Amino acid sequence: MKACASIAAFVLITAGWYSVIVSSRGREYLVNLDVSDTKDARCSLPERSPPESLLDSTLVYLRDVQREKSVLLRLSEPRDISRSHKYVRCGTLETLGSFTAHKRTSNQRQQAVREAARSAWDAYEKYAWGYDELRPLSLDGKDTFAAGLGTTIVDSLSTLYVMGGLDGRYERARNWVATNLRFDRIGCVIVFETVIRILGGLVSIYHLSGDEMYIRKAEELGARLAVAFDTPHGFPWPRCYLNDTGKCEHHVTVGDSLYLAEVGTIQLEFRALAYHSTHLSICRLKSVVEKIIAELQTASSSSPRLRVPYNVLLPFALSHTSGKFSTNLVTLGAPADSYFEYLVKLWVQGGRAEEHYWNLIASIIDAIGDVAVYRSQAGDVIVRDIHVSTDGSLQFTNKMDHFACYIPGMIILSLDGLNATDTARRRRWETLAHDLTETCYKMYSRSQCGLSGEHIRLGSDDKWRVSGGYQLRPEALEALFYMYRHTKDEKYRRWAWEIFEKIELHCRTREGGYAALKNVRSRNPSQEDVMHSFLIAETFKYLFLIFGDDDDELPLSKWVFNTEAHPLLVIPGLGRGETGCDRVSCHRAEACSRNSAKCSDSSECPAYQGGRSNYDHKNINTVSCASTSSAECDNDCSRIFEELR
Ligand code: DMJ
Repeated sequence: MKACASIAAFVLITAGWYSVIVSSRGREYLVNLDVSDTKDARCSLPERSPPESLLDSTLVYLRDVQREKSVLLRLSEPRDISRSHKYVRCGTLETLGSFTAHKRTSNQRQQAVREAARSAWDAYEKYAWGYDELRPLSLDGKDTFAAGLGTTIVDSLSTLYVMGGLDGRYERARNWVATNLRFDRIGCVIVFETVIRILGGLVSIYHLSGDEMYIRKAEELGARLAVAFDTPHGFPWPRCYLNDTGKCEHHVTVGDSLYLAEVGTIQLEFRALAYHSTHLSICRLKSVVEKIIAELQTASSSSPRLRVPYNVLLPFALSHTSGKFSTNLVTLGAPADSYFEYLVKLWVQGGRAEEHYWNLIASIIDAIGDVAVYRSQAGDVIVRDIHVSTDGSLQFTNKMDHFACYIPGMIILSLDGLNATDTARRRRWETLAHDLTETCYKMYSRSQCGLSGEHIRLGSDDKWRVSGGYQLRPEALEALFYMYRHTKDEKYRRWAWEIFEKIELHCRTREGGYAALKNVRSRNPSQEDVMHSFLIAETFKYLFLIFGDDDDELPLSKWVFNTEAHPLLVIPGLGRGETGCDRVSCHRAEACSRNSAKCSDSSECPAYQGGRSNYDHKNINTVSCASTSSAECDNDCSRIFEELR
């Protein structure tokens, strides 16, 4: 069994008494908490106080009532919890992060972005409420993914919250989730999209708001998605039914192929969920999704390989049946993109402790600089596709996707892992991030309408050709966001503003929705009848944050954005392998040894939640006790230790 973590306290909040709301197990309690001594915090238990067991080794969200601030704290190592004392000793406090939404801003550019998000949301709410996405020209809704998922609602939650709630719109979205989001009725979904948009959206809004309803919904979704991992090589099925059939399928058109992005872009979300959950089936998913990263490295040995050290650039597709790579094409764009992005984000998420992730991404950045980058005679810098022959020789296609504009952000996040003395490498990486950001900006500034298409190609004459329309995508703005945060160079904000103005000009419809563009090679491009949910989730969020005055607004030291721009807390415990089940088992181990393994009541048996959990429908093993009787609780206690051993 894992040792109970001893927690180093690092506190963002100032010392003193706080009136806080402790959310625990679906209920909220007002507690006074003294955080002056983070190693030995004191709580007073006012009248409507939680039972003492709620203050056990658990993760609680403390919302500072006076200061309207949410702080996710961890209370651990409880001692002397007893009502006979005026104050109880709550244990050690660890601040994971906090967020305060600013309801108003005098910043005009932020105000304009907020207005755009409000308009897009209102059009969705008026014409497409409950559907996945708005059709901004037909003025109706479409279930792009699955009926009942309400993707735009869930995907927008974190943006609405970060923008201050937009006068009741966040509450309406929250109510929809609380009342209507039921996974037992939902048919076939794309696992990757559901993880990044829905699961990521739910865990993120829990981290931002501390509202437990979201983490319970996320747990249910996570438990239903667990069927996807019932596969020989651990690579998830691409499509599964969320309802009780628990059926999974291959993609409709590509046989048993799996894409690199869809197997390598689910880790942040499941890890965060496992940290909060005490359900074994969910806690286990943490190592299941982490193992995929290791499996991918093994699988690469079976495909035509790039020479060491470049073999970290994995091909974009593999066979679900054999678990081996099924193509020799390497691309940093779709459908491989966010696998690379998640390697560094995993390192950040776990408190920058899991070095194997950083080592991988560092080799990848070097390999991109060495073999994937192409510099044209005119000075354009792109990342190109690489075809690897069986004899190891390489051929290139000078094509770059707009998708690949996540790369500058990935590089900026990786810089923190470099040694102070590694100045040459730092300079190389920074230059690469800058050059690619400039290319991403040029994808907009060089197109006739000022917005980017899906890809650019450089012909043998090095001339730049654009294809595809503008799909309201965020990646270039994401690059500008990271570059601005890193350099504070106003140029990046100017570029972002130019792009925003063009979105307003060409994409905004008369009714206030936003439409994608069919092509970008015209000053007056025609609109397409789709408003992707990532417009509000990502494009408007990155724009809003770029123009923010407050450096502490979602600092990159404390938050990591998933690939759908949902901010998740950096959780050092994850780097130490911790899950919610470990916390429960630690507490139970303490309780059992203190009381000669007699879990005589529910306060000594924190996993006990009043009977079987909701997730038994698919025989998913949970840690719930079935009965309060001492003997059964005792057995359960030992069983849990065994399972976690
Ligand atoms: C989003 O859903 C995510 O950013 C994903 O990683 C890639 N595609 C879209 C945005 O372009």
